[in-house]
Amino acid sequence: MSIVEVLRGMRWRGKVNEYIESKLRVGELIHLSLIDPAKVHDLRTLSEIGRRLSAAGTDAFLVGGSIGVSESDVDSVVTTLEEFNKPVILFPGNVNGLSRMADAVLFMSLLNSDDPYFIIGAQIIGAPIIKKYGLEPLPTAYIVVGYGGTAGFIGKARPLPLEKPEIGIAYALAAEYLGMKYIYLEGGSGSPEPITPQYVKYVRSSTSKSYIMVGGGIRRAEDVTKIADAGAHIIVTGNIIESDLGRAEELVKTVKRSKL
Ligand code: 1GP
Repeated sequence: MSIVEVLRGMRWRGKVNEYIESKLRVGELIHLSLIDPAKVHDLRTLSEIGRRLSAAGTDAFLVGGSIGVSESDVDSVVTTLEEFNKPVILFPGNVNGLSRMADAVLFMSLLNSDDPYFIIGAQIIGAPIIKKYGLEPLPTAYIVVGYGGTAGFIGKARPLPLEKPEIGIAYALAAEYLGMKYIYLEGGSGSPEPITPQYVKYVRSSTSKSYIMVGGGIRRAEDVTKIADAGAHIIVTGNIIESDLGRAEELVKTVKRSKL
C-alpha cells in the first residue's frame, strides 16, 4: 500500500461502481457535481462549495475539464474534496486530467470524435497511468449531442443532431454491445439548453444494461425533473455551481427526490 493510499484510507477505491449501482438498485437517481479545476481559484471557496453540495445530497464529485487543466490543479481539487467523504471521480479531457489522489476515473471513449486520438489514443496513454495510480476505471461511452461546447470542439466531435435520435440510439447500442457500463450523453458544458427529455427517453428505452448519464446546460429544476422522468440514471451539473450555488443545491435535491 502506498503512502498516498494509507493517507486516503482507501475509502472508495474499487468500490465506486458498486456504490453507484447499489443506489440505482434501490431506485435512487445519482447526482454528480462537476468541478472544473481550471475554474477553481481559491481552495477555501471550493471547500465551502463541496460542503454545501455534499449537505444537499450530491452522490459524488466529478473533477475535470477540457482546457487549461494541469495535473497539480487536479490534485489540489481532489484533495480538497476528499474531506466530504464522497467518491471523487476524474472526468479527464485528456491524460493531463489524471490524478493519483482520486478514487475512480470515467474511462471514456469519445465515440463520435473524428479523431482516433479521442476514441482510443489518449486511452492507451492513460491506461498504464491509471493502473499505476490504482484508480478504479468506470467504462464510459462519451457521446456529444447538440451544442457540444468546448468538449465537443477540443475532442473533434461531430455532435449528434438532436432531431435524429436514431443516431444516438445507434451509438448507445454500439456502446452497450462493447460492454461500456456508462453512456454519457453530453450536451456540452454551458449549453444554452439541456439535451431534450425526448432524446434521453429514446436512448434509455433502447438500451438495457448501460446506465445513462446526462449533462450539459442543466440549470432549472424542471429540466432535472423532465430528464429524470425520461429515464436518466445519472445527472451531472457543473456551471451552475459557479454561477448560482443556491440553485445548484436545489438541483441536487431535485435529483435526489426523483425516482428511477
Ligand atoms: C459538462 O455535462 C457537464 O461536461 C456539465 O455541464 O457545466 O453545463 O452543467 P454544465
